[in-house]
Amino acid sequence: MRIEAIDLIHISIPLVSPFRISRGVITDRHMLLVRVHSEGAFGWAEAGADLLPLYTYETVGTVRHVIADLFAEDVLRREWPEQGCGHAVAEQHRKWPWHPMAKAAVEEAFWDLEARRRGLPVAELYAGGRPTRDRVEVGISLGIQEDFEVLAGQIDRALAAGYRRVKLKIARGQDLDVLRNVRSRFGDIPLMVDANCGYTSDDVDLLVQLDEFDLMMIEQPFEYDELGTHAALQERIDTPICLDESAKSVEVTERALDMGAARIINIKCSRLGGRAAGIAVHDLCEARGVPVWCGGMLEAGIGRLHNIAVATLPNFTLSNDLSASSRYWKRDIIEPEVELDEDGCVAVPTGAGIGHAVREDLLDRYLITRETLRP
Ligand code: OSB
Ligand code: MG
Repeated sequence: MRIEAIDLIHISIPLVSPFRISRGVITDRHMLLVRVHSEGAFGWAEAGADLLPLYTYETVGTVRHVIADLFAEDVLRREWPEQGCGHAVAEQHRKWPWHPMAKAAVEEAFWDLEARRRGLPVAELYAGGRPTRDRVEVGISLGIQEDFEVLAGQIDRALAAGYRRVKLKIARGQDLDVLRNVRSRFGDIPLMVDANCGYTSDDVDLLVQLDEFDLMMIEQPFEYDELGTHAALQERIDTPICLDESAKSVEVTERALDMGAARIINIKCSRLGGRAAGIAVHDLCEARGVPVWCGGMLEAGIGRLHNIAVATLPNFTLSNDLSASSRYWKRDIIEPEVELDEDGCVAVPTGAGIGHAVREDLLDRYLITRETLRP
């Protein structure tokens, strides 16, 4: 199978409300969509990177550059297997050590292409013969708010909508008081926090105090390369630490578990460099009895559907950051949109590929730039 063309489509969609994490705020989510074409079929992907490098170093600009100027040559030159092309492109990408979000986007497009050509849901390809589920449990991730009443309103609405757990973003100075207020107003709700690397080794004593709030987990308190500091905190608290930014490869995840730096892993295939790597981390954690869940990056519909598909694997036993489209967008780019059911779950599509149509008219409305790469 040959890839005849690659579309790179940069869009920007306004969020329904700004999303603040420890490092900055996101108001309009920029993203690069990737579509590969082969023999009348196509596959869609959404790169995880945003306009600014708030989460990791990658941006829409670096992803575009790396795909257009480095990866495209191999993608457009090689003959690809009709079955297992996702794994084949993951193998090809091993020659480049960095840029996981760029790799993940190209790979994801191949998985969707193969699934569509074979008439299978992409979840079935990700599962590789293992049992899957027909819906996945979801939680909501809420950004930092200056005003507690605004946050309380968001939590009220999330609980009423049926979200299975609430994740709060925290930062230095916006942590203990917020949690005290949330616990006193909302009681025993399933609650966790995410610091997005916002603390340093000087803050360990402060973070030990989080133990009293009965949190499901504390996600990524320290910088991504501070595995030792994570292990030192985990040693002092009962609350499990969950790694997000630090879990950048199968190898590093394994080392982190060996060191006692975490008891839960957030799987984001974009951060890990592809679906194959995400599945490998899932399998590693399953073998070691470490639960995982699927993280999110404010994805639009294409990335969200790929994430829902991967979250069907058996060791995704905790609620996932895979909220309904309406939690992020006035109108998502897929048809139908992703909706929450009465049990706080989202359905796994049964159609071929990612299973929902992409609204090309909306891509035009949200468009920043587009280009098509050919051999
Ligand atoms: O750390 O999980 C994160 C959004 C942007 C960047 C990083 C993160 C997030 C989220 C959003 O928490 C989760 C979602 O997509 O609902
Ligand atoms: Mg996180």
